[in-house]
Amino acid sequence: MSPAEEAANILEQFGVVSTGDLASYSPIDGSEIGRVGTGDPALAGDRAADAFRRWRSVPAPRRGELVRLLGEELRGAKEPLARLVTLESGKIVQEGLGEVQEMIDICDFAVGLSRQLYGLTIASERPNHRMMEQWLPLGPVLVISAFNFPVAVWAWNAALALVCGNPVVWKPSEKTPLTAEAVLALVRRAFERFGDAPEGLVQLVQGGREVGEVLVDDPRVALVSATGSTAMGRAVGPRVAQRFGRVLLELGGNNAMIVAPSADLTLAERAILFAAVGTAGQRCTSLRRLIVHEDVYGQLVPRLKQLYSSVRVGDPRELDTLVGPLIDEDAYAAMERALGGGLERVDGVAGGFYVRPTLVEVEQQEGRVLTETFAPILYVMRYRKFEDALRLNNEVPQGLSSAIFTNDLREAEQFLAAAGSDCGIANVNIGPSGAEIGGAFGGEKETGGGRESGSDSWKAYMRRQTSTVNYGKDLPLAQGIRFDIAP
Ligand code: UN1
Repeated sequence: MSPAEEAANILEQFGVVSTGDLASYSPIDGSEIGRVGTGDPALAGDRAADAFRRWRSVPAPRRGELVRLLGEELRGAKEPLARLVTLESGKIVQEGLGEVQEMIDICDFAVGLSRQLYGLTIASERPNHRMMEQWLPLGPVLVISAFNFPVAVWAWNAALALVCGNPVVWKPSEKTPLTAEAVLALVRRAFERFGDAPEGLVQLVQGGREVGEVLVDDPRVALVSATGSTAMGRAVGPRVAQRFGRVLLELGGNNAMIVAPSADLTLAERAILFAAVGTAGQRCTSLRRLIVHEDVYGQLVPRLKQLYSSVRVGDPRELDTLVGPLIDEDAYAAMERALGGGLERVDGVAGGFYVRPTLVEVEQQEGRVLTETFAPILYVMRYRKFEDALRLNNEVPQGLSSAIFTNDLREAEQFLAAAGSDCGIANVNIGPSGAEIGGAFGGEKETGGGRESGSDSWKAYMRRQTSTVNYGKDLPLAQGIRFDIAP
């Protein structure tokens, strides 16, 4: 079946009517697979502000119930939604399923969290006083998501935002509007079962940059959580800061892996393959730089070249395909530029941009190696001293993810220590991509500094309030200050 026919069937299952001015094209064959209408961002701001006034006072465990129902809807629709992810983003079937599983996982996490939005009690220095900290709903959250995780990254944000008491406005990538519509259909079903969720609690606003900008500048939007390129973050961050809004940025990565002499090379090989060629190199956590010790270089690198040549590139719907198409022609052109020309298209499905993942051996870490090209290019370099490997790991502008393969405890711990990897994610004996939702996700430097998903990332979606309560009959001042009118 053609991607267009398949997409039409799936959209029908979700009750999504394909109409409007924004077309979606499948990277599988470049064909148009559906249309959506562009939204009205100012109206979305009004509706979100109204919804916030009601939702913030709903008890958090009850808010969790809505997310629980959404998780159930996602479980029931896992296969068709994953299929639509494959059709619209070009990721292989296994990765499409993984993406929807990631949504289900974060819903489960958020449901538990809805009963655990704990604050602290703090010892007061004054007699008969109690200090405490509580976490209160923040306000509408704008989620700007990218094509490469068209639904999971929205879910990381939305599931937490909802249990934290905040409405969600979603501006998905223009390249993946249909998966967003399908998710919204599931949200509506969850709403119906929930009963009394305020209108406008979860809204989808389709369109390009201009649509996003209206909401970025809307003072009622309390948090802008944006995933995408560093250039996008540079545009969004200062605009939100200008109005003292909150931003959570998850931008580019240029993730490295160090392979030490003691590494289990069989494991390393598999990890490298998944991280560097998986999702056709279009994850923000994709492995882009491989730093190999000179003693194992001669063994590992030829083996990788062999694996690279046997990886099956093609239609992502075929089960033995490991590498699907690039998202579009621009991505292909960017890869070709990074390689200095001469990139050949691989036969996949006519109309799609299929490429063979490429390994490039370099002597120095400079020029194009310092930039993130969203394509399956892996730069390979060698090192002699461990300090040099660490330096190479850190000497790029980005700071998302990193990994080391070593069986030397000292090296592993040094990699994780204060003078070790400077990234938000640092792994030992697993690759840099494919994180679980339970940990906080995000990175430093040009990656933007935000943290989403697990651990205590939820705190970014709430307003912290410090309260001191005096239950005594005196009014002692802090720091022992005396402030009395003389008798
Ligand atoms: C992204 O590419 O924006 O860790 C997110 C991973 C996935 C999420 C990637 N769980 O690779």
